[in-house]
Amino acid sequence: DRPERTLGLIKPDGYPVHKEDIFARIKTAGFEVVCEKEFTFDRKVAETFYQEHKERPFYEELVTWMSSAPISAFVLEKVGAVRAWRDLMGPTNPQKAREEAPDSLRALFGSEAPRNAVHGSDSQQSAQREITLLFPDVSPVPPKPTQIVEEEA
Ligand code: YYY
Ligand code: MG
Repeated sequence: DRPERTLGLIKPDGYPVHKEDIFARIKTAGFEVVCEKEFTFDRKVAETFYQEHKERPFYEELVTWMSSAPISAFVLEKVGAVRAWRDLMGPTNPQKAREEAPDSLRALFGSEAPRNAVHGSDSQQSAQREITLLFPDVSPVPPKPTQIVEEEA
């Protein structure tokens, strides 16, 4: 299986206090951290990032909160990265996470939605859109393996 890339965020409730613990879990789980940056969402960029939710009742609070303080954004690479990072995060609702996945990041570091400590892309398509939005200079997919060409003696 070929590796894939996904986008992760440590949200304002997790950053910077839980950054070290979260990255320790990322390393233990075998992800390569392709790049990482601290930044604060411009409100318009946060609106674009969460565009799929714009009709939902929690959208305004989510976008306002996400653009209220510095966060960490990073690109993770691994075989099955999208699914593996969502598994490490746990369910969206931290209370449900504490019941169903007590060792997950949202169980450990989240409080109550939208304050669930971390974000992860929900599909390879979302990952490509989100990586391109936040890291325009980074390839949203892993580079092709280097071809080994046998030269004639
Ligand atoms: O992908 P994921 O973050 O697990 O959940 P989404 O359904 O995409 O929602 C995005 C974000 O919105 C979620 O992480 C918290 C917040 N939210 C909320 O505050 N209340 C809800 N009922 C659902 C989501
Ligand atoms: Mg989502």
